[in-house]
Amino acid sequence: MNVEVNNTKLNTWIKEVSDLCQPDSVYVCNGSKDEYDQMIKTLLDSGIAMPLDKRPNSYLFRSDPSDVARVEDRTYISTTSQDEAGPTNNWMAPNELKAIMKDLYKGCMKGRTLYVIPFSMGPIGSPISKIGVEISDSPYVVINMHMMTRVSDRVLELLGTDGDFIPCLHSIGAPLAEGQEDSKWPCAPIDKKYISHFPEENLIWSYGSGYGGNALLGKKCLALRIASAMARREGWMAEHMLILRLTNPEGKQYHIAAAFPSACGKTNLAMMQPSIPGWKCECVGDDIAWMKIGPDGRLYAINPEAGFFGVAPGTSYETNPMAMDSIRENALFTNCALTDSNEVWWEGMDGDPPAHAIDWKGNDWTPASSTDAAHPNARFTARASQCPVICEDWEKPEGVPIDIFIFGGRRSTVVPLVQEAFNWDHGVFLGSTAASETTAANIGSVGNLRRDPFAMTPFCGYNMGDYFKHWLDMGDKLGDKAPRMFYVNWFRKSEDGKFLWPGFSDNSRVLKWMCERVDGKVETQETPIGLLPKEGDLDVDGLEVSKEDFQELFKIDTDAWKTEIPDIEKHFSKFGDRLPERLKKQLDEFRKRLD
Ligand code: OXD
Ligand code: MN
Repeated sequence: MNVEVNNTKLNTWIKEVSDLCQPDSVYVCNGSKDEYDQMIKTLLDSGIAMPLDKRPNSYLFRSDPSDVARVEDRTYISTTSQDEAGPTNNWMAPNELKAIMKDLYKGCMKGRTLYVIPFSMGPIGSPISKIGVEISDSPYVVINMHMMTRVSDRVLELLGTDGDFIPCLHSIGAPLAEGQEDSKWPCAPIDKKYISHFPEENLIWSYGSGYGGNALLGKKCLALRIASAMARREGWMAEHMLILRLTNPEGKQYHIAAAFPSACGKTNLAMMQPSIPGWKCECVGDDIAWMKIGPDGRLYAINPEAGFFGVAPGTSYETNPMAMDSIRENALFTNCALTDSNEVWWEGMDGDPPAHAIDWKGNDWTPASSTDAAHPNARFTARASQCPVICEDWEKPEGVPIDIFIFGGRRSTVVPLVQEAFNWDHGVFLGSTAASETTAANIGSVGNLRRDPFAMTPFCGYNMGDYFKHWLDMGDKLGDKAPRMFYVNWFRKSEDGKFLWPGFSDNSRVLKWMCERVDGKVETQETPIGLLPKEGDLDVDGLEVSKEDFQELFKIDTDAWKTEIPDIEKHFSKFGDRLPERLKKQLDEFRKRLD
C-alpha cells in the first residue's frame, strides 16, 4: 500500500477485500493531477486510451461490445425481505447474493492493482454530502471517478480514525493469469455481471462490468439507489433530476428540478440557452438532485456529482453548445467513432459525417455503412467546472431553493407539450404514472413504452409504493412552500412522424410560462388531464410552428387517454397494499374527469 490509512473501518475493509480478491498491489488514490496523469500514461502505454489531436488532454476508449450500458436485468436491491425491494427491482436475499458474489470475487483481481478511491458526493465537508470509498481494479474507473466525484486525500482526513463511509466494491471480473496478455476492455460475461445494493447496510458490490453506471459507483449506485433509501429514512429526497437556474429579464431567479428517463435530454435542458430575449439559464446539475427542507421551510437542492457523463450521439453545437464547449479539452470519450484526423465523431454531431472513420468496435466505417459509427449510448465525461454556464452557486453547501418540478418522458403521441398539476397529490400522480419510450441507456430493446415513475424505475433503492408515499409525505411537510409541479413532452410527433415542437433552446418558452404561473401572472385552462396554457400565453414570438401543429401539440384526445387507464391500473396494481390510498383516489378522479 502506497500510504498509511488511519481509518479503522477502511483499513479492515481494504484488508478483507485484498484477501478475497488477491490483487498484485494496493494503491490509495489522492485525486491529484499527478495521479490522473500517471493513470492516463499507463492507459496510453497499454493502448487502451487513444489520444485526440484536436482536444488537449482528451482520450477515447472503446469498451467490449458486450459492455456498453447499464445492465438493469443484472442490478439487484438486496434487502432481507423481498417486499422491501418491491416489484420494480430484481431481488435476492443478501446472504444468497453475497455467497454467489464472494465466489466470483475470489481471486478476481489477480494480476491487477486494487485502487482505493476515497470520494465525496457533494462538496467535501458539506452537511448534505456523503462520503464513499470505491475499491476498483480498473484505472479507467479511477480517472472517471476523478471527474465525476470529488476524489481527494482530504476525504480521508475528514474520515479520521473512526468516521463512516459507504463502501463501494467494484471489480471488472477479469483476473490475469501469470504472463497472460490483457485485453483492451476486460470484463466478465453478461451472466456473471452483478450490480448489487444492500440498502440496509449502505453497501454496494459490483462485479463484471467496467461501463458507466455499473462501475462508477458514486453515480447511480450510491447517489440514487443507496441515497434514495437513506433519504426516505432521514426525511429528504434523492432524485434522478437535473437542476437549473433560470433568470428572467428583471433579474428574478427560479430554480427548476426536472426528472426525465435516461437519454431523454436532461443534459440538453440543464445547459439550455434560452431563445427568448433577456432570459438566462445556468446549470447546477444534469442528472441527480439531493434535496432537503431548509430552515425557511423551502426545498433546497444540491448536485452531488462533480462532472457530466453525458450521452454523446445527438449532442452538437445546435442541440447543446454548452456541452460541446465543456468537452473541448480534458474530456474522456467512450465508444465514439475516431476519424482519420484523430478526432471523435458521433451521429448527430455538427457538419457532414467523416468520409471514413473507425467505428466504436474498431472497424472501418463510412457513411455507406449500415451500422452506427458511435454506439447510441456512447458517452463523454467532463468536469462540471468546465461548463461555460455552470451556475456560480453549483457548489453552495446549502443548495438552491427549488420553485418548480418537471416530470416527463419521450412520447410520440397522446401527451401534450405541457400541463400543470392541479395540486401536489395530482403532481405525484403524474410523476408516478410517467411513461416513456425506452432508449439505449440500458441494454435491451429501444422504443417500447414503459411506465417509469419519476424516471426512477432503475434507480429506486426500495419499494416504489413506499417511494410514492415518501413523495406525498414530503408534500405534506412542505405545505404551501412546495414547488409547483408540471409535466412536459418535447417529443410529440405529427401523423407523418415529424417532431411538432422544435425543443432545445425553445423549451425556454415553456419554462417561462411555468415561471409566470409561479408568479401568478397567467391563468390556465382546466382539462381532464391537468392545467394547460391559455391560448396566447405561451411565448411563441419568432417561432415557426404552424397553427395546425400547435393545435396538435396541445390536443387532448380523451379516447386515447381512456386507453391509458387500464395500463395505469395494471401499473398501480403491482404495488398492492403499498400503493398509497391518495394515489388510488387520484386515479378514480382522473377516470371520472375523462367520462
Ligand atoms: C445516466 C443514465 O447515465 O441515466 O445518467 O443512464
Ligand atoms: Mn441518468
